[in-house]
Amino acid sequence: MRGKLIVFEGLDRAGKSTQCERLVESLRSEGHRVRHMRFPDRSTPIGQMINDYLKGQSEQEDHVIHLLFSANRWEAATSIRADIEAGTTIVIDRYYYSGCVYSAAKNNPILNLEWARHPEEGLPRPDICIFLDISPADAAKRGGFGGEKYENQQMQDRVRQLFSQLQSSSEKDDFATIDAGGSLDEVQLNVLQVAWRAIERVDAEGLPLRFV
Ligand code: ADP
Ligand code: FDM
Ligand code: MG
Repeated sequence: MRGKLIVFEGLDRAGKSTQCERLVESLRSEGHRVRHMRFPDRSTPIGQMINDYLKGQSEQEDHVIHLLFSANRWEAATSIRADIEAGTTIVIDRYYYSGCVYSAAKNNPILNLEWARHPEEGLPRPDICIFLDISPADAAKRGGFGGEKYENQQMQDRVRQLFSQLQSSSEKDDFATIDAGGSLDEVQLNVLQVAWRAIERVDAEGLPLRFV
């Protein structure tokens, strides 16, 4: 059986990194082979350019940074596909949905959601994208903004709008939305149910890996 591609998305402080780790642990303890990834992957040369940009240590034109985020996924795409075909499940903290909405949230006159999606076409497509939904007010209770580029109220509000636009687009069936406002354990239980359902569906129906 092939591995599955499971992605977490959501606003800053929605709980993505925490729940991603918990899901990886649960799946491993059930005997699944699991690779845990995150985007941006700051460890590669392209990822280091992205890191410098997010930390305010370099400037990049809007399209250029957008394409670097995309290139950072493309440099991993072949190995994602190979692992899935070899039976390893991949759980990723942010993927091309973040790529589209954060860039489009800048209100650049050219770089809208449609433009933003083009460089992502052909990437391995998630079997499920778990969207951890939190209101900006509840996210704020989990601590203030850090120092990175997009951590401000205006961006977060726009990103939330654009995520909800994606979730009513042709991609809507890829999303499972979970209320991220509950306790860590409550959210985890819902995440596990969604992940199991997605895994069972792929196996029961013999669904092949698809591409964006
Ligand atoms: P993200 O990766 O989406 O930015 P994190 O997983 O890093 O979010 O969580 C952000 C902060 O909120 C962390 O301090 C984490 O411990 C806390 N947190 C995460 N999920 C919950 C939750 N369900 N309830 C309360 N606090 C949470
Ligand atoms: N981000 C993330 C993008 O703008 N484009 C992308 O393709 C991806 C994957 O980078 F503000 C943004 C989203 C967030 C920042 O956040 C990285 P974390 O804290 O490393 O998840
Ligand atoms: Mg995180």
